[in-house]
Amino acid sequence: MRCRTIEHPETLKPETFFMSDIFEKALQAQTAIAAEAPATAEALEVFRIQYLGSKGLLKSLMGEMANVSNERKRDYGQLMNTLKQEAEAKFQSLKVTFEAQAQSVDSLALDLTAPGEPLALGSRHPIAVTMNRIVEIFARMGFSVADGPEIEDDWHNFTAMNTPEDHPARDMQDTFYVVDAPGMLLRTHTSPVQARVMQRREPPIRIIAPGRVYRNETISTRSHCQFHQVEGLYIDEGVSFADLKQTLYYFAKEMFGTTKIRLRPSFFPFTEPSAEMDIWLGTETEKNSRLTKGTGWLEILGCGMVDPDVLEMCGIDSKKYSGFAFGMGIERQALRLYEIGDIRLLFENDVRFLRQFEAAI
Ligand code: 2NL
Repeated sequence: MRCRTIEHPETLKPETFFMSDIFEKALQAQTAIAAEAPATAEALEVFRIQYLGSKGLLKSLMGEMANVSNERKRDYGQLMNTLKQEAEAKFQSLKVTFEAQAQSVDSLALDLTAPGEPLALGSRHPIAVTMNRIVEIFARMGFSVADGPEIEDDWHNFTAMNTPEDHPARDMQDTFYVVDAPGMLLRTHTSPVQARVMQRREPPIRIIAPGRVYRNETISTRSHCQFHQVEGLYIDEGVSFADLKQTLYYFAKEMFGTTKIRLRPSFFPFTEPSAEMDIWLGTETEKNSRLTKGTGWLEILGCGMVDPDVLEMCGIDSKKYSGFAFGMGIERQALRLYEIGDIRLLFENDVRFLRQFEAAI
């Protein structure tokens, strides 16, 4: 409530003269409070001290009560009350606003200037890197990737590969059979993948079959009961041993940077003739001498011309078509490439080991 009654000066006693001054001061204070707009918690505190504090303007205006005439004390008291309420109301509402703002920033606990969390990138397993390198080289020669089941039947894994019933590889001691499914086993090589492609497709067939295989081996630093293979197969009219040799020569050159290979006669039930390919490392360094057991030659893969019986069993006319095949283990190459001393490290999935290959792609 505002008091606008200003009496004429001539009719006023000296103290009433003062009195209108006091009212005027109070009204000015009211206008000033209404105009105040503290924008921060700090500015609000200044506002509180200035108007509501123990040495503030309202306190000193209250102190003027003694100078107000008795008949106007009531009006002045009411004016003071209004002023105090207005100042308090402004202070309380801004206090609530600023407290809520401070809390919302705190509760987010968000530092917008902090640098971002680094994104942890995964990396390829050394087996995958080695396998991909091999696959890429054959892909450049027109081979495409084929895959198939890891749980196979005994026909695709052994019978179609010309492996006789009494062959030691078929023994329970050497191969993991599925107990509840007679005739089912964990594939011992990726050849059944190729057998399935031959059954499905007419030549020309030019495929590469990378994948995991299983054999019941005693686990040591050099061998494991699971490992990886890449096998290749090329079947068309007039494919010869010369084609096999040239294909493997190109592979050795691209993979190992060597220009010297040799093919030694060997035996596999599924190829005839069969051979083993070695690459020349020499014996000049101590490492190469150790790797080649002093001979300079390192065995890389087995190969041969696909046995006509294998072609026939898989539905391919062996009078019209011929082909070559080869197979190699990946682990030994990966161990050599990355100088890893124990094959078991490749299967333990210990991130402290795997992180060492983060730079590899
Ligand atoms: C080795 C030797 C070899 C094959 C695998 C093959 C596949 C078909 C037909 C004939 Cl479908 N052969 N594969 C041929 C010769 C050798 O692997 O030492 N592997 C680790």
